[in-house]
Amino acid sequence: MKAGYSIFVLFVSLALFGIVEVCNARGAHGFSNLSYNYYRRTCPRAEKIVRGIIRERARINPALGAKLIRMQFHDCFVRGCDASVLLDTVNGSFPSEKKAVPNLSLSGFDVIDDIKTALEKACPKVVSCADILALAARDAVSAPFGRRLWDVPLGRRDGRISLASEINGNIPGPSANFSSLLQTFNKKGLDVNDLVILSGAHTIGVSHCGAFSRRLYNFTGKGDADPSLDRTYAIFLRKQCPNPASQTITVEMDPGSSLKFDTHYYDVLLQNKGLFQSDAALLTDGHSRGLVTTLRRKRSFFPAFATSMMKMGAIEVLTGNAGEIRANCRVVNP
Ligand code: HEM
Ligand SMILES: *[C@@H]1O[C@H](CO)[C@@H](O)[C@H](O)[C@H]1NC(C)=O
Ligand SMILES: *[C@@H]1O[C@H](CO)[C@@H](O)[C@H](O)[C@H]1NC(C)=O
Ligand SMILES: *[C@@H]1O[C@H](CO)[C@@H](O)[C@H](O)[C@H]1NC(C)=O
Ligand SMILES: *[C@@H]1O[C@H](CO)[C@@H](O)[C@H](O)[C@H]1NC(C)=O
Ligand SMILES: CC(=O)N[C@H]1CO[C@H](CO)[C@@H](O)[C@@H]1O
Repeated sequence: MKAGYSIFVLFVSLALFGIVEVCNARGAHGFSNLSYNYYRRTCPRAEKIVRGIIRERARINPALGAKLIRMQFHDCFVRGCDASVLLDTVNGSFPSEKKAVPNLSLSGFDVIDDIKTALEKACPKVVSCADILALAARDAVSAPFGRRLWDVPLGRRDGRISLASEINGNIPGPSANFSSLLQTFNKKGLDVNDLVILSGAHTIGVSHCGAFSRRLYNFTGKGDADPSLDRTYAIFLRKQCPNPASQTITVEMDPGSSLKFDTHYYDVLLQNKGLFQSDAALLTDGHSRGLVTTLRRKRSFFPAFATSMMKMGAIEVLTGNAGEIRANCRVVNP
């Protein structure tokens, strides 16, 4: 009797274990071939090392989360999440992604270098730059929360090509309308929900005047501002951007709350104070506008953002034997 019971328990345990394993695999493999604990055997301290460096750097620079999550977005939308955005130009005839105009203000490359240096010391040529960027962005945005805002399955490998010419058509511009935004996201396997949810990242960070000043000055050729922009806010922005083409002045995208990752972006948007035409465009479609209203609720936004970030982090990833593990995130291996 006793033996039978034990076997029964053992059987049930195994069955449960099997179900849990399958669920784990599904969770991680839902979008791609990435997996949790990818470096468990080859570099067990990898995630801890990234987290430690990011914690320190984020304490000194609370704007780091904005820098790194935008860098990951630019990485994933051009050639997939393959760290192509990190490569320096080798041949001036073929400038790398970093050199393209929308890169303007991409920064945080030095932080990625620091992490790579530490990881090369701990486990040489094991952890990809693409995985480092995905972890670093997550940890930097999560830093003020004391918990991880989204999961980052791992196993991305690094690409060997980076071309500024490929930014166009892949990274949407700030004056893009709704249909062209949606098209850009659809091309990456993301849908309208992802578009509205990921745009919520504009709740942190800043923009240079040049990205939106056309909305402030002579928008329709009659010396006016974009009529879809709140009038008082347009006056406020003109004061901040007296020189419309300024490459140096920056403006908070979520006024008064640009260091705080929250749902304020959607409140501001509904007050017609979205900074870019691409933000305002999210109100021009019925379904999208409805989502904006829903996402004002924290309980809706945070889990949705986590899911969309996991989708973004899995775009066209290189896995298995594809690509390589760079020794230096700025240059391909010899
Ligand atoms: C939907 C299409 C998008 C457009 C048109 C767009 C456009 C822009 C532009 C023009 C800037 C200002 C750059 C500058 O002048 O310094 C910016 C900043 C930023 N974007 Fe986006 N973006 C989009 C989507 C995203 C996504 C998907 C994310 C991340 C998930 C993101 C995160 C950020 C962040 C955090 C900043 C602030 C960066 C900083 O403070 O340095 N954006 N975006
Ligand atoms: C996973 O990897 C296999 C073999 O490397 C490949 O055939 C398959 O397309 C990949 N699946 C996804 C979703 O990337
Ligand atoms: C850059 O590429 C062009 C075109 O392939 C080639 O003619 C040139 O020699 C290259 N320059 C360097 C420095 O490699
Ligand atoms: C949206 O922008 C695209 C590209 O600039 C343009 O071809 C299209 O006509 C615009 N659509 C609308 C509805 O304005
Ligand atoms: C505004 O735009 C119109 C039409 O493009 C142009 O004729 C006019 O000179 C512009 N005004 C200013 C102040 O730039
Ligand atoms: C970080 C970086 O490489 N920024 C470059 C962005 O592109 C401009 C030219 O459009 C360069 O001057 C910057 O150096």
